[in-house]
Amino acid sequence: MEHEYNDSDIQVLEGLEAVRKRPGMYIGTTSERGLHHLVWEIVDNAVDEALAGYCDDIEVIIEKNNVITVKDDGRGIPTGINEKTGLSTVETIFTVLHAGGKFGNGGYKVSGGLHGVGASVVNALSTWLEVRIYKDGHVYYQRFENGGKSVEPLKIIEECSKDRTGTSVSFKADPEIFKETTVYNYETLANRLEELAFLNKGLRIILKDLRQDEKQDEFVYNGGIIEFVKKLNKGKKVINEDIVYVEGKEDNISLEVAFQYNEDYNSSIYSFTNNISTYEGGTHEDGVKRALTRIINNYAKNNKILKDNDDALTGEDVREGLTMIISCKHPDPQFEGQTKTKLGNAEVRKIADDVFSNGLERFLLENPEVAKMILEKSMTASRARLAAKKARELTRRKGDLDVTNFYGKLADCKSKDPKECEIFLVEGDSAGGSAKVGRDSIRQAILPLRGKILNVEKARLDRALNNEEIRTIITAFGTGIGDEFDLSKLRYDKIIIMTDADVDGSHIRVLLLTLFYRFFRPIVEAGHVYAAQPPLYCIKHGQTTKYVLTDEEKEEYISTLKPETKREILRMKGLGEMDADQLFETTMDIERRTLRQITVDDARAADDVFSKLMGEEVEPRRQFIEENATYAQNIDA
Ligand code: 28F
Repeated sequence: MEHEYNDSDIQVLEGLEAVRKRPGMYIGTTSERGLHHLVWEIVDNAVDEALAGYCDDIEVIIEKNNVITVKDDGRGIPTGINEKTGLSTVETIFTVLHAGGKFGNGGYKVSGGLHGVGASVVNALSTWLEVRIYKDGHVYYQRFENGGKSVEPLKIIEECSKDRTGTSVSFKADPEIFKETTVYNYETLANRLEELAFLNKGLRIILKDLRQDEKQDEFVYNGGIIEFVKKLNKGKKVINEDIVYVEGKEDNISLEVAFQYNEDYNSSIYSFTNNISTYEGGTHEDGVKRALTRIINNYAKNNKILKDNDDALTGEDVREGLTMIISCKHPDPQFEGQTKTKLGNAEVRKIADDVFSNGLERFLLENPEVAKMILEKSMTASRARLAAKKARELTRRKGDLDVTNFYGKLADCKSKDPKECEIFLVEGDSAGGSAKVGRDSIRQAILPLRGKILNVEKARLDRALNNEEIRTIITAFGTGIGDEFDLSKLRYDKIIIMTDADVDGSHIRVLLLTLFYRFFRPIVEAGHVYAAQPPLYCIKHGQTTKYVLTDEEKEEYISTLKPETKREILRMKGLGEMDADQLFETTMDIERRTLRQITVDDARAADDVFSKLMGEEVEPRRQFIEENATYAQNIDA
C-alpha cells in the first residue's frame, strides 16, 4: 500500500533531501575527509553517552565492502514516541535534522563531532542505515534506505539478555554522494579513535577491520591526557620526568592541561574543546599560554634568574621544547576561524589563565629542581632568539654580495606576480641545470639544492640561519622567518619540491618538509607546497612515447596496447636521466604535469619521522626502520 505522507513526513523528506543536495554544508566535503566525518558523527553520539557516564566501551567495525558499524554499551536510545514529531525517538533522531540530545531538552551535553549535525545527516548520505537498541531484554530495530527513508517503524526483532543495554548503528555511505571514494582509511580512524580515548580517560574504544587482513586496535587510557603527552614525547629526551597535570572547573566550564618539556626546540601544543581538535587554537589556548609566560617570568625574577634589566622571556622562549595538551569541556562552545576550529568564548580566557597559573605556580614551588631546568632552557632559547635576530639580517636582500652569490643559485622567473609564479626546489645540479633550460622562464623559478639541507629537527632558528642553503630558500620565498614571517610577502604561488623517487630524494623531501613544518608552517597550511611527480616508467611503442607515474598506470596503459606492437618499457631511475625537454614535458609543464599538494599532516608526519629517527631512544627508531625498511629495498628493485 502506498505510504501516505503527512506533513511531518514531508518535513523529514525535505530535510534529508536538503542534505543530499548540498552535503558539503553539513560535512564539509564529500571527499575522503567527508566520508570519515560520517563515522565521527555516529561515534560522537556514543562518546556523548560515555560523557554522560553511561557507556564504557565503544566498538567501531569496518565490515566488508566498507560498511561501518558502531556499537556502545550505553543506555540505548529511548524507544518511545517523540510527542513533537509523532515518530519514535529513534526515527526522529535519524530523520530530523539537528535532532537528538545535542540540541534538544535543556540539559547541555558536551558533545563533539562536526558540531553535532546529528546522525540524520549520516542517514541521509547512506544507501542504507540500521539501528539496533538493546534494552529491557529486547532488541529494537529500524532500517532506513536510499538516503534515510524508513523501511518500517521501529520494532522488536529478537530478545537479548535482560541486563544488556546499548545502541548499535550500521551504515553504508552512498557512492552517489561520495564519488571520490567510499573506502575507509584504517590509520585515519585509528588516530582519531585513539585521540578520543586519550581525551575521555577510561573509555575503551576498539577498532576492527574485517575487510582483508583482519586487523584491530584497542585504545583505553586511564591516565587520559597525561598518557597523550607521554605518547607525544615517546623517544624524546625529556626535562621533567613526571608529566605535569592541572585541572579546574568554573561556571560549568572544565579545563585540563597536561605538559612536559623535552630537549627539542619546537613546541607541540594541541588543544581540544568538547573532544573537537581546536587546531586554530582559541581562548583556552590563549589563557594557558598567557599564564605560562607570566608565571615563568615571575619565577625567573623572584629567583634572580632574570636580572632586572634583562629582557623578559617571550612566549616563544618559554614554550621551547613544550609538549602540551589542553582539553576544555564547555556547555555552549562558539567555534570561529577559517575551519571553525578556533574557540571563541571570551570568558574561557580568564578561566584558563586562573586554572593553569594556580597549577603551574604550585608545581614550580614544589619542584624547584625541575623549575630550574625549565628556566635554563627558556633562558637559552631567549639568547638564541636574539642571536637569530642578527643572523636573520643575512636573509634580507641587501648589498650586492649576497645578491650575486644568491643569484648564482636561484634562476628566478621574469614575472613578478606571485599569483602566477612558481619555484622548483630541485635535487642536484644536473636536474637543476635541465630544469633551468627546459622551464617556462616567465613563470617558473629554479633553485637547485646541492645534496642534503640541514636537518632542522634538532636545530634552533639561529643554527638554521647559519646554513647557506636555508638562507637562500628564505630569501627566495621573501616571507622572512620566525616572528618576522609575513605570508603576504610570499613571492610564489607554488613551491614545488622536485626530487628523485629514490631514498636520497625522499630524504631531501623529508628534510624540506621538516623545514617548512618547523619554520614556514603557514605556507604549508595555505596549500602553497607541492611535490612534483616525476615519471616512473617510459613506455615506447611504435612512434609513441608515454610516461606514467605508477605501476598501476603502467599496467593500465599496457593493457590498452595491441599485443603485437613492439614495446620498450624503461624504469626511470631519476630526474638526472631526463633531458631538459623530457623533464619539462613530464614533470614541469603546467598542462601535462601532476603535482601532489602537501598538507600540514604530511609535513607533521615528516617532522615526526625525524624526531623518531633523530631521537635519543633506540626503540622508536628501530620500530620505524622495521616498518619502513622494506620500502627502501623495494624502490631500488
Ligand atoms: C553507535 C552510536 O548513538 N548512542 C546513543 C543514547 C542514549 C540516549 C539518547 C543516545 C533523549 C531524547 C534525544 C537514553 N536514555 N551510539 C549512539 N545513546 N541518545 S545516542 O537520548 C537521545 C535524547 O531525545 C538516552 C536516557 N537519556 C538519553
